[in-house]
Amino acid sequence: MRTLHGIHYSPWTQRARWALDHHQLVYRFVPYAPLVGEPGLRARLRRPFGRVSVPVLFEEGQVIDDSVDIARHADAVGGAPALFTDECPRWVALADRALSAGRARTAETVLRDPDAQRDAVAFLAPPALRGALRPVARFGARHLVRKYGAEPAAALEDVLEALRAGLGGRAHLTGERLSFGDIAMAGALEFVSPGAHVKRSEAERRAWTDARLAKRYADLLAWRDELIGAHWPKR
Ligand SMILES: N[C@@H](CCC(=O)N[C@@H](CS)C(=O)NCC(=O)O)C(=O)O
Repeated sequence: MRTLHGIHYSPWTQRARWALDHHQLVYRFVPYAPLVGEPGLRARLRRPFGRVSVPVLFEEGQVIDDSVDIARHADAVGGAPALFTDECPRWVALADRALSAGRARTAETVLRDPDAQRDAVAFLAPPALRGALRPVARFGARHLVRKYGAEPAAALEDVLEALRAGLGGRAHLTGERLSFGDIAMAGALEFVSPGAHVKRSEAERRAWTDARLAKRYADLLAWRDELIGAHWPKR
């Protein structure tokens, strides 16, 4: 049985799921709880030290612990048209810069927003106790930036400019059909204004949104929404 461990709202997890679903590969999704889920994941990975992150795919003795590797694996074993084209690595590298800058900005926003802190610990406690656990949310936000580092904030805008130029008004970045470049960039746009395809609370949505960029790159958000409408797998 294939199992994918991940955070349902995370763009890194979303892109791995999108690739698996594109190829109609069946898997069980195991939600990963940041911080508290780490010891269990380490045990399953038999990796007591070093960095662990999600998504992680377990499949018949194989462990694939990176979203891009999971998508490449899906291309290798799946029957649908391949998602990777020669141009994809460039777009994925750009999307990764945008994700890094976006994660750092969202973490900073969470540090300033008590409601977002409450929602960030929703998986740990019932509503009445979430206020008391806000320090855990703040620790989690700082921990993420320390763990993964942060691209400069301007990187997100640079990448959006590259995406706009790369698309040139077309539906896809490479060729005539969906590629992993499109999927990776749709993930980056989650840090501009998250799409309706992923459930988030109002405060979380606020923390993920950059109002200035959302206004400036409304065309790219419309592109992302069309892409989701046409290709996001119905689960
Ligand atoms: N290179 C990895 C990076 C994945 C990544 O950054 N995962 C983060 C998403 S926020 C994560 O696991 N966060 C939870 C944690 O580190 O505990 C990939 O693309 O799969």
